[in-house]
Amino acid sequence: MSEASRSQRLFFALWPDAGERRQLAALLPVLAQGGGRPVPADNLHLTLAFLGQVTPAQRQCMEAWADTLNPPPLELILDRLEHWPGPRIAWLGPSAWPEALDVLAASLAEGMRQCGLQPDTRPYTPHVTLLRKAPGLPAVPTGLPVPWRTRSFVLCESRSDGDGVVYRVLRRWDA
Ligand code: 2AM
Repeated sequence: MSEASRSQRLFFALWPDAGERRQLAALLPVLAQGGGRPVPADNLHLTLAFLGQVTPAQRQCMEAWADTLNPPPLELILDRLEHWPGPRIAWLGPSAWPEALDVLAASLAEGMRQCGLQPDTRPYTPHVTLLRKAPGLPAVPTGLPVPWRTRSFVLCESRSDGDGVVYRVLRRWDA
C-alpha cells in the first residue's frame, strides 16, 4: 500500500466525558428548532488542532510531539453561543479561557510545522460545533453554561461513512 493510500484525516481535540456530552447533547433538539443539522451527540468535541490528511510518518511524528506535552488542567465554562455564516455552523465555546488552552493549541500547531504540516493561521477560537448548515444564530437554550473540566486530550480520526462523518479516538494523553 502506498503512503498516500494509508493516510488518515486526523485532529487533536478535547473530548467530553459522558456527563459533559449529555449536557451538550441536551441542547441540540432545542437549537435545531431554528433550522440546521445537529451534530451527532457522539461527535461532539472541541478541536485543538486540525491536522487534515496525514501520512503514517506524519502521524508518528505528531504522536511523538504530543508525548512531550503535559496535558494541563483546564476548567472551561462554555457560555458563548455563536454563528459563523461562512461555514454555516452554530457553536458553543467559552467567552474567556485559561492561557494554558492557547498554549496547548499553539504547541500542537508548532508540532505540525515540525512534522511538515501546515497549521491554521487564524487565531485559535475554542468551540464545539453544535449545528451544521445553520441559517443563523439560534435562540439561547436553557442548560447554559456547560462546565467542562479536563486534564487530557485525544487524537481522533475522521472518516466519512456515506451519510455522515464518524470520529474515532485513536489515542489519549492524560496528565
Ligand atoms: P468545525 O467543527 O468548526 O467544523 C474535525 O473535522 C474537526 O476539525 C472539526 O471540529 C472541525 O471544526 C475542525 N476543523 C478545523 N479546520 C478544519 C478544516 N479545514 N476542515 C475540516 N475540519 C476542520
